[in-house]
Formats: sequence, C-alpha cells, structure tokens
Amino acid sequence: FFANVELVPGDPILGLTEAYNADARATKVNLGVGIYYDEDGRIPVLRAVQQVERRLAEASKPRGYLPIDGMPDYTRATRELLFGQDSPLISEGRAATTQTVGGSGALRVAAELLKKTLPAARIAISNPSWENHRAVFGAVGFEVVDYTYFDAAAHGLDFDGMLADLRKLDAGTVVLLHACCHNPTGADLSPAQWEQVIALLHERGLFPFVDMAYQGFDRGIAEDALAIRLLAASPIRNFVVASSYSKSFSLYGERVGALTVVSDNADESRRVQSQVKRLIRANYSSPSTHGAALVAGVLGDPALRAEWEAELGQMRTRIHALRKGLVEQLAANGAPQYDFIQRQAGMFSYSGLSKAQVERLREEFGIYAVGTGRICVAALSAKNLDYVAKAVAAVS
Ligand code: PLP
Ligand code: TYF
Repeated sequence: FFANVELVPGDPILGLTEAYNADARATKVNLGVGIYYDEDGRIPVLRAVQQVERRLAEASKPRGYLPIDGMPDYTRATRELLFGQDSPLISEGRAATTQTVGGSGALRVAAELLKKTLPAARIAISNPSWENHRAVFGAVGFEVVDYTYFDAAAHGLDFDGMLADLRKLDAGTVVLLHACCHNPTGADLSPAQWEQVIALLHERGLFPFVDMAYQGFDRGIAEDALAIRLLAASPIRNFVVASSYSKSFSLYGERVGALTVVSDNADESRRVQSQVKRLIRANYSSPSTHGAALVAGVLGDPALRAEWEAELGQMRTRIHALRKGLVEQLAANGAPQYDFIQRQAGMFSYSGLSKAQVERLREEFGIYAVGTGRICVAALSAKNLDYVAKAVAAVS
C-alpha cells in the first residue's frame, strides 16, 4: 500500500536541532530553534509551575476527560490575559476561548473554522512568517498569499509596504498578524502603527487573525497584547486569536495553547463555539489535563501569578540584556553594523547573515542558525556570547 509514498523533507528548524545534537564540538551553540534557555543552557522550569506541580502530585486527582473545549479555569484565565480582566468584550459574552494543543493546535482549529465559515476567503501572511503558518492554512485548503513586512536593507519593518499590500487585498481576506515578537524577524509594529493597521482592516473589511506565541517576552503582558486590546476596542466585530503558553510558561512539551474567537454578540458566540467543538470532537475529542492544570493553577492563585509575572519579567529582561551584550561584543570585535539587533523584539533576530555565512558559522564554529539568517537570541548566555560574537564578526 505504501510502496509509492514519497519522502517528505523534515522541518528545517527542527532538523537543525538534530544536526546540533549530533555535533561533537564542546563549543557548539544552537541558535536555531525558538526556545528560551537559561544561563546554564537549560529550558527553565518556572518556580510557580513547580509549586503547582507539587500540589497536583499531592492531590493525585482522578483523570476524567476535560470538556471538548478545555478546562474552564484555564480558558477563563486565558481570556483575561488576552483582553484584560475588565474587558467589555468578555462581559458581553463575545469572546469564546478554547483550550488547544499548543498555539499550533489553535491555528489549525481556527483555520478549519474559517475555511468552513468563509470558504472563498484567502489568507495573507507576512513575508516572511513562521513557516508553519503557510503549512497549516495550506493543509485545510486556504490559498495563502503574503504581504510585504520586512525591509532587509533597513533590518526593520517595511510599514509602508505592509499598508500598501493590505490595501490591495479583497474584502473578506483573512490577515494573519503576529501580536508581538515577530517570528522570524523580531520586527514589530509600534502602537501608532497598530492603530493604523486596525483602521485599515476595518475600512477594507479584512478579517484579523492574531497569533500571539510570545506574550510577555518583549515589554509585558498587557503591552504585548496591545494589538488584541486595540482590536477589542475597535469597531471590528469578528476576529480570532491563537495564543500559546509554550514560551511564557516554559511548557513547550505540555502543548498549552488557546483559540479565542470574537463574535458580534453572545448568541453568535454560542453558535460559533458549537462549531469549534464539533471540529475538535472529530479530531482529538478533548485536550489533555496536565499542562492546563499547571497554567490554571498559577493564574488562579494571586501569589503564584505574581511569582510567574516576576519570572516572565526576568526572562524578558535577560533577553534585552543578551541583545545589548551581543551588539556590544560584535562592535568590540569589529562588527558595529549589527546595532539593529537591539531594536528587534522577542526571541528572534533576522541577523542579515547570508546562507553562506550561516553555513560557515555551522561548519567552522559549530554555531547553528536558520538558513534565512534567523537567530534565537534567547539561546545566548554569558558563557557563549563572546564566542558567538567573535564567530559572527569573523564571517562578516
Ligand atoms: N506561532 C508562532 C508565531 C510561533 O513562533 C510558534 C512557535 O512555537 C507557534 C505559533 C506555536 O506555538 P506552540 O509551540 O505552542 O504550538
Ligand atoms: O520558530 C521556532 O523555532 C519555534 C519552534 O515546526 C518550532 O516556533 C519551529 C518549527 C516547528 C515547530 C516549532
């Protein structure tokens, strides 16, 4: 039956980690995959999470099924984290949140929902974007187009290009926007630019789809959700948000994400949510318990929540310091042209390194970056910063 099945090439980013793991050099550095590592090169287990984990182990509760759309404490807390506790959109019953299998699962469920409700629509993603965006929307039959986003020469956002391309889209087109910490470029919109984009989306009848995988990694929980909060306050009545706790709780493998669909009113929201539940029932039936219990346990306990916010703040501050340190070390090694890295936000930087330079970094130095020149700043540490800076300067 499978004799003629073709071999599909692996994910290039995840493949880098395999190559990194197989590299015997002690000085090797993995700047490929988007994971936050601590000073010791480990994925942190947050203290707030550890405490909930202990409580859960002690209580050893029965493992019944969760509701199809997930743990109510988790979805409620998620909604409040996205929109703010006092959001009218929540009290009006317009926002329905579903626990999903990571942010990726939210993207997929939303893609299926939108394909069903807007069958003729196309989706526009930024150029470049996280490669999985194209894959997920393509998989459910969407035609994926892109809009200008990055100015490679200026190492930043091409805002005029973005506006011009969004203006050209047909009404009803779904527009995928990264809320913050743009993957892969690190180039984000300013508050004033968000206002302009949202006004344009409204004026042109475009459908906003916000992906937020890094809430709290740039400036703060509320600050990084600005695009979502501006949308909530705008005249736009329908949009969706795919969000993820993989990074903000350092719970990558627990697959903790959420889909939030905003409807015009509570009745519409109930109908839409019934569709979301049908999609999930026919897919994985219901989500898993543990990761959601960890997040809900932290967010539902004021002391643990404060501790988590502090730990998230430390991760954010450390990323800023690593950006600054990298820029300084690069300049000290004769490569001052990388100062833009400090202006970029989140885990990633489009470094401007060419494919050939990325190859040299891997072959000569055991430093793994994505072929596009994307580096994960959150994988740097005081231990490898100087080594990375010297190597990047050497190939520049
Ligand atoms: N969206 C973006 C922009 C991402 O970078 C990621 C990365 O992990 C995701 C979604 C998926 O998140 P998750 O790992 O929770 O599925
Ligand atoms: O962009 C990244 O590195 C993260 C992790 O198929 C990731 O978002 C990368 C590729 C992939 C799944 C997750």
